[in-house]
Amino acid sequence: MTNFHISFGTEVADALRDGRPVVALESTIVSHGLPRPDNLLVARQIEQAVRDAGAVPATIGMVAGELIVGLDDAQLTRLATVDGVSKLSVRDLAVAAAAGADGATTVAATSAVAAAAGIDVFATGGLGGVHREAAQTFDESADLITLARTPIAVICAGVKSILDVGATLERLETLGVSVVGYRTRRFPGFYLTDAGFDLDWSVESPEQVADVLLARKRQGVHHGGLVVANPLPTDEQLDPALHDRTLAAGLAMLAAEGVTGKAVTPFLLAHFHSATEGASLAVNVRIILRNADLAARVAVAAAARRA
Ligand code: PSU
Ligand code: MN
Repeated sequence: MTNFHISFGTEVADALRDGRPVVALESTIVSHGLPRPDNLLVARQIEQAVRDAGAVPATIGMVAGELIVGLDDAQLTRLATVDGVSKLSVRDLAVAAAAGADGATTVAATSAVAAAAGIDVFATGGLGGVHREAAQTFDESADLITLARTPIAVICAGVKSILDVGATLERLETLGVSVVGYRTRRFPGFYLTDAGFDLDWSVESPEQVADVLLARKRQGVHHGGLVVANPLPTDEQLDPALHDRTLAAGLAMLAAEGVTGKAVTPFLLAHFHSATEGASLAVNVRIILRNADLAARVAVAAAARRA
């Protein structure tokens, strides 16, 4: 596992030392995935959802080149409001640290840092994955390869429907990343309850996820992530017809404006938020809050099994 020079928030450091439940949270959704000013409010709500379910939130990010696990409110505010916060995947962490940069960590970078910090549960919205057109562009999120290497449970609503969901599931299989549905055998598509693909496994409770984590330890699995796919209830998803229209327009704009690389995901998310007049934002927030709650319950159950 990678060794990072990490500064811990005091509450997170205390909780880890005492073996109390901690949930890692990413900062890219705050800096690049949600529009201002909602992003800061939502970032605080996510932390509160973790607390309400009995765990300590550890939002991860970089401030002035310092990698922080458990950003305080001033640091969170800075990453949510200052211009020029970089989007940091794993490969960017050292370069950004040396540059003294402010940066928001993606699922990949957050997973790697969290695991190095001794945190085994992480809540986010949706994973990155294989982009449409990847056969030509080779655009596959580093989230996938990082999860192949990193022992962490990621609670998410599957992968965004802006991606090639089927190809992403195939890559997760190849990379040896475990995928279980939470109370479902259908893989969710972030905004959509069901992205159209079956899953081999499902779990019914936070305790069952903790059982999987314990079984992995007993089998000596020290690499490789566990994706817990937690779908929105159908009555809370984005209207599928609105979703399909918005996605088609967004993909056409990508091509017309020549947007590529790491700008693709923030561009499409921003397009959804404006084109649906906030409907996708409301859905996005519900997804994250539900995942934060479930992740905290998993962390509580996992801590009980350690005790
Ligand atoms: N899911 C969201 N909002 C986001 C992201 C995912 O609902 O902002 C971010 C995550 O940080 C994820 C990143 O790691 O997008 C993937 O970006 P890319 O496709 O460039 O790897
Ligand atoms: Mn990419």
